[in-house]
Formats: sequence, structure tokens, C-alpha cells
Amino acid sequence: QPPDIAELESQLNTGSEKIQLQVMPDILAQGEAGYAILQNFLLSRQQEPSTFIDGRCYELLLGTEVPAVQSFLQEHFESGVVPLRSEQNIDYLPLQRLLAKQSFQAADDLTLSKLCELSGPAAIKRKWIYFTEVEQYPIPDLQTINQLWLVHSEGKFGYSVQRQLWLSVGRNWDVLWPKINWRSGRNWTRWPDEFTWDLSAPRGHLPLSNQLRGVQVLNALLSHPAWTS
Ligand code: UYC
Repeated sequence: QPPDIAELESQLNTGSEKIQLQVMPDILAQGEAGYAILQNFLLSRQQEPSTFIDGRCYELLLGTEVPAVQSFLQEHFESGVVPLRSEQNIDYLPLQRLLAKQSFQAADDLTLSKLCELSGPAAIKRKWIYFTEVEQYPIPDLQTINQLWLVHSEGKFGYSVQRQLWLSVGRNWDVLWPKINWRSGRNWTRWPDEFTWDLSAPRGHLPLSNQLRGVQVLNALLSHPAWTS
């Protein structure tokens, strides 16, 4: 028999992340009473750094299209659950919007545009970036982009995830590529159709960094002080 709503709420508040992910949709399915529980849960965690639990909860509420829930989000989480910090006055709200509705392919394109914005006018025009530019990116900006990916992917996507995997294989690119499905055997995965634009992808699959000009850009991204400071 199905657990009652109080039981679900207690699992949400005390369960492991795995349990929390599991019970959130069940709570949502309870209607009004469920929305209230999820809203209070999000509010109660507002002082803590956000995780993918907050991200998932926010996404579920966003998906309801219930006016009262939308006004709640508008009032308390106008720009989502990740603080959109930028040292360069870059607007990360459009990226937040795409990731919150799991539009991963559009978010991936936009991520590259944001990196070009960070690089400056010449990169915006050329539509790709140099590794020397990446080294100059402000820490808060890269952390914001990364947090958005992490929090809206159940912790699966983001440069910090790619970095962990890369370190775990002794920084060997050739071992990394098949692990994140960027290459299989002798073949590069073809952009965009052969990439996986949802959470069925392996950890670290997104965001993409084109390898047409070599590994320097990705190397600079994964070596950036943003991940160790
Ligand atoms: N592409 O194959 N890629 C493009 C990837 C390669 C190529 C964009 C990733 C190999 C060309 C993104 C992989 C290769 C274009 C990615 C991958 C290749 C293109 C759009 C697996 C041929 C059009 C953003 C490593 C053997 C370029 C951008 C143009 C685009 C990503 C070809 C995000 C992760 C070596 C010809 N590929 N790319 O950078 O200027 O243009 O039209 O990595």
C-alpha cells in the first residue's frame, strides 16, 4: 500500500539523497498538499549551498504550471536555486532557464556562448575560445556555470565532474573519451546527433568541448583554480 503523505514528508526530510530524489515526484503527485511540502522543503534549505536535491525540487515545482506554485517560485527563487554570481556582469539567467527545464542541448550551445562572452568581443565574433582566455576566466563565473549544470543534472554534468573523472584516469584523455562517450573505438562521437541530450548519458558527458582544435581548451577548463579554491 502507498505510504501516506506524512511518511513521504519524513522521508524527504531525513532520507538519503537517493530516497529524496525518489519521494519528490510522489509528493508532487499529492497535489496542493504536496506542493506545500516541496515549497517548505526548498525554503528550509535556502541558507545552505544548493545541491541537485534543490535543483530537482525546483524543477518539479516549475513543471507544475500551477499559478500559485509559479508565484511562489517567482517570489522566493526568481533566478533559481543557484546564485548567479558573475565578476564580468554576465547574465546567467538564460542558462538557468534552459537547464531548469532540462533543455540540455540548447544549454550546451548557450554554455559555449557564455564562455565566448567571458573571453570578450573577439571570441564572440569567432565563436570559439583560446585556452589562454580560459586561464583568465574569473573563478565565480566558472563556478556559477558549473553549479547550474551540476544542480540541474542530479550531479551528473559539469566541468567539475569531468575533472574528477579525468583525474581518476591519471589525466589520460584517451581513457577519458570513451568513459564520457565522446569517442567509441576509433570514432569520435558526431556532433550533435550522436551525443546524448538527457540524463541517460554517462557522468561527465556534458557540457561538450569541441576537440577539433585539440585538448588545450578542455585542459584549461579542467585545470582552472575554480575547482580547487
Ligand atoms: N565534437 O566530435 N565539430 C562542434 C564535439 C571533434 C567538428 C560543436 C565533441 C572531432 C566540426 C561542438 C566531440 C571532429 C564542427 C562539438 C566532437 C570534430 C564541430 C559546436 C567529441 C572531427 C563544426 C561548437 C570529442 C573528427 C565546426 C563548435 C564549425 C562542431 C563537440 C568536428 C560543441 C565533444 C575531432 C567540423 N563539435 N570535432 O565548437 O566551425 O563549433 O562549423 O572533436
